[in-house]
Amino acid sequence: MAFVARTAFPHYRLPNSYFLGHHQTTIKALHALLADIDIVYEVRDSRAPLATRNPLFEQALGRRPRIVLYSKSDLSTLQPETLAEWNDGEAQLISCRSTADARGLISRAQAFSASTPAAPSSGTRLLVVGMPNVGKSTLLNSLRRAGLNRAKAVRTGGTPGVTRRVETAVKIAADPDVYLYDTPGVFLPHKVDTDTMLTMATIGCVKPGLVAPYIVCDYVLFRLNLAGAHDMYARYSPPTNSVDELLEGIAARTNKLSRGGRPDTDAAAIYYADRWRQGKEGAFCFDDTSVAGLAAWTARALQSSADRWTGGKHRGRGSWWRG
Ligand SMILES: Nc1nc2c(ncn2[C@@H]2O[C@H](COP(=O)(O)OP(=O)(O)OP(=O)(O)O)[C@@H](O)[C@H]2O)c(=O)[nH]1
Ligand SMILES: [Mg+2]
Repeated sequence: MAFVARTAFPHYRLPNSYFLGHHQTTIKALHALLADIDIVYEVRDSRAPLATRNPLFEQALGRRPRIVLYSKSDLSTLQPETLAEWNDGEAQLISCRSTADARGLISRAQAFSASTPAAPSSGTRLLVVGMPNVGKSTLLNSLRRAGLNRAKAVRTGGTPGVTRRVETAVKIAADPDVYLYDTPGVFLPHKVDTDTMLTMATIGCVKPGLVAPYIVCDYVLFRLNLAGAHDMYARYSPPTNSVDELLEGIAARTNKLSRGGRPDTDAAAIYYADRWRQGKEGAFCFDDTSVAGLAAWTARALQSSADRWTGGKHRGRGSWWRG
């Protein structure tokens, strides 16, 4: 009989926020920096291009020229044509590790100083912002490598919260000079729905363990099945709706056995969730990126905005989010 994917995800108790003290501090620091900035690069993860939008940046960064960079293009099925269809401002799909992509961004920043009569003599100043772990610091290092052939300037890592404060500007190109400020990732300031939290946990925007690896694995399985992408876990298990069956397959395949030789499904869950966070299980996109999906996301963001300002009583639309 043909495999039929489940259409409902089980109810698990999940945290619904991850807005930390240093996220708030970063937003204040961005306000203070703004006068010094020529172009803002907002980085979003192309595996979840809607979930990793943070309306806080709209509020904090006002009308500064902004380019949205959808990172980790090598790990996502998001296509440039989709971005064109969205028609939602200047946007580009990139790999933050790619020197070729970095070269393109440098040329664009240098063209900005050439085309702006009022460009400051101290060079063009860029600011990179985005949700935690989307690739901001990796991008800075690639830009510096592409522009100046220099080694890594800032620390990067596979978990959120590696960058803890707004750094001083780092030079990334010369003649004309370009400088870039790296900043800590900032999470959404309001409660998020279950799907968003599960997606954030899967791609690594919240700390590992905030959502149990078992739940992350069940969510990945649910989403892969809905997308008809069983082949992405075929080396571990035949098509299944049971996360336990999948984890047993992973334990067997990766030789994770507990005492007595039984499959160690806890170890398998940590392994598989970790592999997804790092993008090692293949390219996938977790958001509905159709134009209707974008509209639905926008409606939800406005609703969260109203909830934030009215405590859920919907007395009006808050002004902190402008779509
Ligand atoms: N495959 C792939 N991996 C990437 C890309 N960009 C970043 N990474 C990896 O993603 C992880 C997070 O990268 P960082 O540059 O530290 O992310 P960040 O946005 O600075 O994170 P915070 O400082 O914690 O907010 C690292 O393991 C990077 O190697 C990309 O475009 N493709
Ligand atoms: Mg960083």
